[in-house]
Amino acid sequence: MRAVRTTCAYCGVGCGITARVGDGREVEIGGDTAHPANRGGLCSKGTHLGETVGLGGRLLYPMIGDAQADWDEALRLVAAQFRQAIAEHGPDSVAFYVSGQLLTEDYYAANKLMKGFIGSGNIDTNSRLCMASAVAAHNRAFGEDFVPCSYDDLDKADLIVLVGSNTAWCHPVIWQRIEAAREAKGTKLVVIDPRRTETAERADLHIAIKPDGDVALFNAMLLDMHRRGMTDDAFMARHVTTPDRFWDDLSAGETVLPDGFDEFCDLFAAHPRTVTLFSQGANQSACGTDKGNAITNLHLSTGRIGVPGGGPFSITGQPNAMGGREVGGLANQLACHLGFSEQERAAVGTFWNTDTVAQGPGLKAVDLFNAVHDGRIKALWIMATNPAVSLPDAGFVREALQRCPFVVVSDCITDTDTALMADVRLPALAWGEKDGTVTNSERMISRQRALFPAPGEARADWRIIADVAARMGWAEDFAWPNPAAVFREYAAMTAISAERGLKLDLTDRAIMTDVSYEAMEPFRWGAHQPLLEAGFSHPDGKARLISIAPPAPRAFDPAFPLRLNTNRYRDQWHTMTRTGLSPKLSRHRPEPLLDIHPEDAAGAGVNAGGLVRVSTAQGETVLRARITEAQAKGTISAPMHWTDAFGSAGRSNRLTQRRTDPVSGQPAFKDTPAKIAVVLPDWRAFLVTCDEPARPNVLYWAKARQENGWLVELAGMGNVDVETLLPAGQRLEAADMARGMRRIAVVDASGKLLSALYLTRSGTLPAREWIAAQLGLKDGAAQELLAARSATPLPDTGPTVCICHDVGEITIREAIEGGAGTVAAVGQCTKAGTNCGSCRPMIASLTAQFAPTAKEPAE
Ligand SMILES: Nc1nc2c(c(=O)[nH]1)N[C@H]1C(S)=C(S)[C@@H](COP(=O)(O)OP(=O)(O)OC[C@H]3O[C@@H](n4cnc5c(=O)[nH]c(N)nc54)[C@H](O)[C@@H]3O)O[C@H]1N2
Ligand SMILES: Nc1nc2c(c(=O)[nH]1)N[C@H]1C(S)=C(S)[C@@H](COP(=O)(O)OP(=O)(O)OC[C@H]3O[C@@H](n4cnc5c(=O)[nH]c(N)nc54)[C@H](O)[C@@H]3O)O[C@H]1N2
Ligand code: SF4
Ligand SMILES: [Mo]
Repeated sequence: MRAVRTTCAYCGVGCGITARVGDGREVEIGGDTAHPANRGGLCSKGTHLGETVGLGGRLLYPMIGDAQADWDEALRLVAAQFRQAIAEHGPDSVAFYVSGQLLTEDYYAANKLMKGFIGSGNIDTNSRLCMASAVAAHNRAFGEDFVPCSYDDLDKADLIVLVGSNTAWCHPVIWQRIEAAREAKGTKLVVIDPRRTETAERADLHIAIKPDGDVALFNAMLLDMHRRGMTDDAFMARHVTTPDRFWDDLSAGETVLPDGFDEFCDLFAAHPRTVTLFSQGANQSACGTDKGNAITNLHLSTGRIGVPGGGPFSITGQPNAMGGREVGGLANQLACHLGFSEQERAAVGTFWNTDTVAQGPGLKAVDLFNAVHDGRIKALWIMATNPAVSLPDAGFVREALQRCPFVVVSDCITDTDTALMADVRLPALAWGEKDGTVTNSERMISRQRALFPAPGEARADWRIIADVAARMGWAEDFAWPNPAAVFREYAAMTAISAERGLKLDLTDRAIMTDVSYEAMEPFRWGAHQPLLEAGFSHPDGKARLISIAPPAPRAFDPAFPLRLNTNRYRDQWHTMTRTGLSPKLSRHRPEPLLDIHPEDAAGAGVNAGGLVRVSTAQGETVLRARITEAQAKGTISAPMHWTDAFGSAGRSNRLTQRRTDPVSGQPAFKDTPAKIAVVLPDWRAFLVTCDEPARPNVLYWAKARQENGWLVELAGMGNVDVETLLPAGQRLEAADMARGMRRIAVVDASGKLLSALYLTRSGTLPAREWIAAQLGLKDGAAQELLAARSATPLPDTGPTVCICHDVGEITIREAIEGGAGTVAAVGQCTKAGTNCGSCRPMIASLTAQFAPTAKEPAE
């Protein structure tokens, strides 16, 4: 086996991977112990990447409509349609919508084509949905989109504050680093999140803030520190500009401060080395930029920035969210952290040798799709993102895509919800095939390297862009032979930002050879000189405090009394195009669940595991209820991941609104007015099947990948159309009409189990996992499953907690009740949590819940 060092496909932690590649597309994934971001650690998603590199579902040839086309034909069509729109309606009638899952080289090429040659600012990225508020906060405070921290600061901090971040699930390797620091030196942890997440459960202090209560909280903190004399006047005099009246205007508004506020202030006062990590609970808000600045204000006024173990740390979501921000993937930046002033445009024009540099910023994602909807955009090219699922009010987005005269989608997958709406689909290389660079949350640039040869006719995104550019008439300007050449050009271009005193400076890489690019080790940009020596990027070298007021409380709408929050699951990635293919990753949460507080559930007559209809002004969907006190009263939560390909329900952006932050344009995904109502289906069922099932036409379905097939949860009204659900084969059936129970197994001529359906009108359904595991087996399991004897003893180990070693909740609970009182002891008894560690927070919660109390009663 060959060993290849690369980086993980998923999150912005940017873990290094050592891939051992065998024949064909066989690969063993291990953490790269030499990579500074993870030092060998990987989470569940990284660990199981090998399960997602198969070619099933891949888009391997260009498609025009439903017909396979050759590359030249497809490229000429794209170029011609874009040229025609530009000729008839001007450059602003076309747009690119791109993604933090592109490599920096791809992003650079796309930005150069749109902003340099087409001459419009209309290229925006899904980072608008993700990081735009943090970017805007950085620009306001620091004068540049600069993250003033690194992961090393987590080791050195005495206090770590997580704002709107479910780190244990979404940045698990950062979480493991935080846990290690807590163990080594007692670092304190505060989590600020309206939900009691697994992350919050592990904290020293969880502040269950009201949605969007963050600005008031941080302003109140700053007032308290000021009052205590904890602000650092000497630091501020040297490094910070304070607007007139900043301190007079500083206010926490009318809000009642949340429980834990005083304790938080005490912790903050007692622990000067503080890192505040923030992500979507801060960014995805109508006041997201203000939240970012409320956090930086606190750090700047207390001198907790630019020092070891101190700083506001925006952690990025996608593997290359940062790279895209650097090259200019956001519509409001030209390139390389530059704006659109006359001088900046001129410098960029000279560098690119073009006189058609965009005049000004283009449309931001939500506005861009508004413009697609109202006909201003005539040709749209979407790359590496699935906006029909991931943009807010996705029903509107789908309408917009239907109306758009010409839609191109570059993707690796044939039938994403967005790709199905395209006029032209272009096959892109996927992780494991593509080759280039990514930048992680801490500004570290690493190489992603190809493991396998390109399948079918798939091409690198930068190459596809260059191929279109050539056919639009700009062949010489996009004539790169390889990604190394693109990277060198980008690195050379950062001379323009460096000359203007910005920190983005990669000029020392501009002359690197192909060989040294191939061998490039991870490095952090902007790390040559300590931040406080180099100064901030505003012309005076100082950072700025920003005067901000808490938002007015949201008006209560009796029609939609609840507030809908949307977020992520530990083992799914976004719209599931990759993680949805992994049987192991599909175990943690096989279905999308709506989290509801017990009182809200009781008010609506909803039972645990029952179905519930969620409605908002934008749309409605049906989800399964998970009743939990972790969800605050008056709020509900749904995951963002499920698409039409994976279920009838769960597409949470049917529900969300198009409200955005006025500064950053980032949508407020975490707070949509909503209502719920109980749904009582006539029947419930589940199906296990070897072949991928067609989309059933029933009230509710959700499918999850299994080792040898699929598991589909079903519910419906009226009669069940069994024929449409089951494959051909020999049927074995058991029924108990009195209880409305039916079980049907389908086997092939050799007795192999092809499918089994379990249906009930009023009873309970058996545990799924053992039954799903019988798929494809020939040992007469079908008979056993259907035995008319009421209870076939099915070993039920409970919902899977540890997906690496397949350990269920019941097994873990038994170990804890048997005396395994710690995560380590549970690991020794059951192996759970001993591989990637993603489930350790869950095991810790279980030990807290089920440990027989060893303590003697107090005297
Ligand atoms: N497993 C997994 N990991 C991922 C991803 C994935 O899809 N799956 N995606 C990656 C990407 S692109 C991103 S952007 C990151 C996102 O990572 P996170 O930001 O951690 O993810 P979310 O679950 O979207 O939201 C975080 C938390 O914000 C809380 N929140 C909601 N409203 C508020 C509020 O008003 N104030 C505060 N303080 N908190 C609030 C929510 O309850 C939620 O727990 O994850 C990355 N990592
Ligand atoms: N309700 C709600 N909605 C949200 C969020 C939320 O918290 N709540 N979070 C938002 C955030 S932070 C984000 S980042 C977005 C993510 O949303 P999306 O970007 O829509 O999510 P993905 O499923 O990652 O889509 C990536 C697509 O690119 C394809 N792809 C992968 N690699 C490549 C490549 O190299 N080249 C090409 N051409 N294609 C590739 C994949 O097959 C997939 O179809 O969702 C946003 N939407
Ligand atoms: S934390 Fe997990 S998903 Fe993120 S980069 Fe590391 S292994 Fe990949
Ligand atoms: Mo994101």
